[in-house]
Amino acid sequence: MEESDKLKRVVEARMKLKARFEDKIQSTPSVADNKPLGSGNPNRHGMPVVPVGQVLTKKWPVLDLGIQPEISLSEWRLVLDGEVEHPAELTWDDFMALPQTDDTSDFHCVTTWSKLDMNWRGVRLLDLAALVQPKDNATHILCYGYDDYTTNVSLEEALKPDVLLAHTVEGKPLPKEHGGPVRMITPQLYAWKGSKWINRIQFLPHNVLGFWEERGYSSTAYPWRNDRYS
Ligand SMILES: Nc1nc2c(c(=O)[nH]1)N[C@H]1C(S)=C(S)[C@@H](COP(=O)(O)O)O[C@H]1N2
Ligand SMILES: [Mo]
Repeated sequence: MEESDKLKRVVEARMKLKARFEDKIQSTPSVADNKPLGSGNPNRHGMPVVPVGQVLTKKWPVLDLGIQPEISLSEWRLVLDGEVEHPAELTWDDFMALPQTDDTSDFHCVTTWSKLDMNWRGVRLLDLAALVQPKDNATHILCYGYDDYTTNVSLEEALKPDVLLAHTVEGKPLPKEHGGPVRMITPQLYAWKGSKWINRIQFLPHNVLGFWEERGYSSTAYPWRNDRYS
């Protein structure tokens, strides 16, 4: 396919996805709740900057399953499959050739620490979805890490503009212990929804539980509803 045709297809698909999910996104709790639980001034999406039960930290703790996989850029792959029109397997160069987004957002860990104003660079999940085009029946994604971690996210959360597959933090390559070369971030959900060392995003016609969700963590993970466990 011609490069310009491909870009046109992606832009069209992005607009179509936006139209299809915009109402759902606008009615998610982190945008629409009128009695959110938390304290402080409104953040970027209108919620109290500190969600209920969270404590601010300047440090950046590391949480993992005891494995920190080492993946070189030449062996790194991102598989996009499941309920999509155009399944894909991206190399590092393919990934870096996609539109790049810079964003500042907050990070809320379910273990009660929050780190504010983190500066990220990466590819929007929305742009990855536009590339592969979720079928009409797709409702969720299941993300897989190179450490065999999994976590589920609904599409109305995953397609928010601040959900990135990030390769750079504070202007530097994402360190391995924080999920480098690439991790997902979900600033409007608890941070376990963002897989470190991400290597597969599977689009699904229904909700499927991930590693922590199978062990009693919430499927939805809304910080301003104290939605930690199910
Ligand atoms: N692949 C993978 N992703 C993961 C985890 C993990 O163990 N493996 N832990 C999750 C949890 S519980 C949190 S709070 C954040 C922590 O990210 P950090 O270690 O960069 O602070 O990553 C999430 N993503
Ligand atoms: Mo966590």
